[in-house]
Amino acid sequence: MKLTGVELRRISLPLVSPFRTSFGTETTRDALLVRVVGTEAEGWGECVAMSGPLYSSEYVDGAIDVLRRFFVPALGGSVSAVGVAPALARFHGHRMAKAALETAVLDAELRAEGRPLARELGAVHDRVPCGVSVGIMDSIGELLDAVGGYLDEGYLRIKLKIQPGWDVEPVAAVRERFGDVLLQVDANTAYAVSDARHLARLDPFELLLIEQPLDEEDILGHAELARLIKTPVCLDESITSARSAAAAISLGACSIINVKPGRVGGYLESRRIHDVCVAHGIPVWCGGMLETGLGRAANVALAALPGFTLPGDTSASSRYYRTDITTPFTLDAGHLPVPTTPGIGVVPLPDVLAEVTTSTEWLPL
Ligand code: OSB
Ligand code: MG
Repeated sequence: MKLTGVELRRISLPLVSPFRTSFGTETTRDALLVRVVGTEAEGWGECVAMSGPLYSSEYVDGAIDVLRRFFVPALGGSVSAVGVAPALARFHGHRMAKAALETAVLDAELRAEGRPLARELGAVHDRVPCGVSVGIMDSIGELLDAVGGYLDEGYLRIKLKIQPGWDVEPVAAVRERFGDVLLQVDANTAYAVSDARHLARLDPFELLLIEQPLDEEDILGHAELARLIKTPVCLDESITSARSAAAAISLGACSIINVKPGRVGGYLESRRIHDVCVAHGIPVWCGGMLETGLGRAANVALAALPGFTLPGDTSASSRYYRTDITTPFTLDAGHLPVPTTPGIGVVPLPDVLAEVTTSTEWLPL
């Protein structure tokens, strides 16, 4: 398709409650939306970079800069979705920025052709089971209230953020109060291999997995830890491509993988990771980055692929935002519906979008 230009739009959306992890506390989602305008259709992509380089090296201002100065000019006026990654391949890193641009082009292309993203990716389900990621709290009581509320809403799996000083105690408390609910933890790199004996104290709680206990580069450390604890090790931050997924699996660094399309450069690479994992018998699940309805729609499509056998961090709009920028995703018996209309299947609501926009920039092609 011929592209006439790309719009970069910054939005600021307050979260319904602060979200605390081992790398910081988010109170608002400052996100970047990418809109590509083509001759036959336009398309949207949400960049999952956060405002600071705390989860990964990427951050919103950096994504805007690299898109404006390098990625959009390199696209040229005519491109297909499968051509975006090759056109940007000589630029290192910045996968979240690449993913946002590729998703927008893919959305425009699929809309023009009347094809839904889920079908394009190979989805086999029309709804997906949903979990919820629960931040670090000031007290166990506060945590139990939050978890109880989410279970009442129907979430099928609970993920607790952990860090040294907030790990065994919250897990034990949730197990004691809520019995055999599907439960997992996410450390966002907060531990070292030398913490193996401490982390083995989580073994009796029969967690589904422990996500990214060690530094993102410490693949061999994860392999060693996986031999020392019973809880299955899942990688998030370390998995940046299908190649890194294959290496981590071969080295025994993980037995489960969290796929986040932004982290790996887009939905096409996410599907390749899915395929690698299915070939190795490694379960995958769809992670989240506090997306708005735009990113959520595409994540839900991905989560409907056959290898996504664990509930994802694909929560309802209300878990994040009082007012989402799309028609809200609502939970139905613990599931979200997979969009069925062309492209990612949703568009921003103009009034809400205008209200949360903090700046826009038009890049002609
Ligand atoms: O590590 O999975 C993570 C949110 C922001 C950055 C990193 C992570 C998360 C979450 C929330 O855990 C997932 C979600 O509900 O979007
Ligand atoms: Mg994680």
